[in-house]
Amino acid sequence: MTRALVLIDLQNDFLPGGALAVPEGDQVIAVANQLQPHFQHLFVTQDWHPADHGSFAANHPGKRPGDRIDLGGVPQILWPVHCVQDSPGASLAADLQLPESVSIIRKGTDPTIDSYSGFFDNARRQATGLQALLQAAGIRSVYLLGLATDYCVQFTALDAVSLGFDTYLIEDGCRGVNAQPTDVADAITAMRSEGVIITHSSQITAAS
Ligand code: VGL
Ligand code: ZN
Repeated sequence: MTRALVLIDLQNDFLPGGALAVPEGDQVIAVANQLQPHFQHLFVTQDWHPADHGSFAANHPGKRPGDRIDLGGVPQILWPVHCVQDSPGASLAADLQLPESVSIIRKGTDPTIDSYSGFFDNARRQATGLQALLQAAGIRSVYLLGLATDYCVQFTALDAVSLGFDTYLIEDGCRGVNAQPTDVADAITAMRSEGVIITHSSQITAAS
């Protein structure tokens, strides 16, 4: 069984002090570092928006973060400006240890559509290349962690299951936005009901 660790959006803007800070987001970095020696294959996603991205409230006069719009026919929650290409906020967390040759998959680059999933944009029109990279490496099982549980982690996990990967969510390696207090719990429930296996980093470090 060939498996891969996939780290989702461990970027400065999602850490405390960042533009779209996820509460306790910094606490998952140590989990990501501890797990890497247990995997032969590592993939890292990066939210990577142009400054004119349609998910930014600032690009819609009169709109504020949290407002909902229709963006090219797709429902869109508006966010603060975050993860702008080549900005410090888009950089991977400084404390994240990565090997020299890591596969980085950038998403959200099309200004006309958001991409929560690491596999496809929110309309599933364009692939990011992650599926092809995993398949080329012979990966059957993906182990996911990162930010944010209720957005990019959830959408990536649901796509991974739908593409036929055995999909594991490392729950203690994730934190969520929780705009509504049950959003993270609801996301976990939705993932589990679609076949995502909810696991804990200690189960991985103990087993191998
Ligand atoms: C994310 C909102 C907007 C995430 C990215 O990484 O979960 N959330 N862009
Ligand atoms: Zn984004």
